Amino acid sequence: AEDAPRERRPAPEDAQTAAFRRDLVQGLSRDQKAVPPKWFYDAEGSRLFEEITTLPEYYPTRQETALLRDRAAALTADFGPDAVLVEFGSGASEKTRLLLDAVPDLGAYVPLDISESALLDAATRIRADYPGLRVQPVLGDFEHLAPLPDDLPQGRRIGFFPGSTIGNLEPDEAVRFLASARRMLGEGALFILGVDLVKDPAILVAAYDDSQGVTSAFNLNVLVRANAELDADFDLDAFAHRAVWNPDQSRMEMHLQATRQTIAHVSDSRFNFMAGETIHTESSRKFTEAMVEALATQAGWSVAGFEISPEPSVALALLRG
Ligand code: AVJ
Repeated sequence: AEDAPRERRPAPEDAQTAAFRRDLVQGLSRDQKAVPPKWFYDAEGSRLFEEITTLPEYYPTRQETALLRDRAAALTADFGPDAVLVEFGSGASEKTRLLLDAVPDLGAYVPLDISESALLDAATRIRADYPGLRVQPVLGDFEHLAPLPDDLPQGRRIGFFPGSTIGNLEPDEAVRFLASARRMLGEGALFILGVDLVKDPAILVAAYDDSQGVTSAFNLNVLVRANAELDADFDLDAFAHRAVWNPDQSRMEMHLQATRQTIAHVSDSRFNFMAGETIHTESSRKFTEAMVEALATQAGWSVAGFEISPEPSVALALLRG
């Protein structure tokens, strides 16, 4: 009897790895090669992002933290008893503390993040520092929002989406996200939305191309991760970090630019990069108050407050459902 042909069967892939593989192969098959920014955030990527937030050039975290501290009382005035705070892309949950400090009778905190390590570490630290608080982490990305667990306290739901992470979404995706968050949070919800504002391009470019090269390492980490997790073979020396201001789309863009012709394999696909060709890895949209107003309104929210920091300016919008 003949043996069936022997296939090399790779270990079954978890759903996240399979989704990363699919997004990367699809993204590199486009005319403008691209990979969605959510794939930056493995454990190392989340660590590098936290390091970015401490850089002198990266003003958004500093400015937003100070603004939150200044305005926490106004932003939380209508939370009411037993409120449930749902944070999208919670990362290290550092800014959250400013809200938790302002609302001692919060019913529950629900952090949602795509990085399991960041999510669980943050939950552990928050539980340690807020012993009476119910903390219910949810692993996932904010493009596929699952309904909230149904045994949460019954107070008002408040969405919290700081850091201008909404700027990573295309305009139509941002509207869809805010609309589905509104459905998820239900009747009477509030939403605290952090956005970075349009400003001098030199300040923007410096924030995304720091002198210590941390943002460069963060950007390149997506290829490091593809090599490690997907068995891809990107030549890391052949790609360089680029940060460019795109005035037509009002966004900072990060790219990985091939410094010479190079080839990479992912799964059964072979990708050729011409010298100078780029992979678009992130867009960070920069807003005006009018842009935030339009975005919120299209998603069914109304803007109840808009707090602006000193320069370099960022803003916190308070939305009502
Ligand atoms: C976490 C998405 C808000 O867009 O500024 C930092 C990520 N990229 N430096 C941003 C990031 C490059 C950051 N967000």
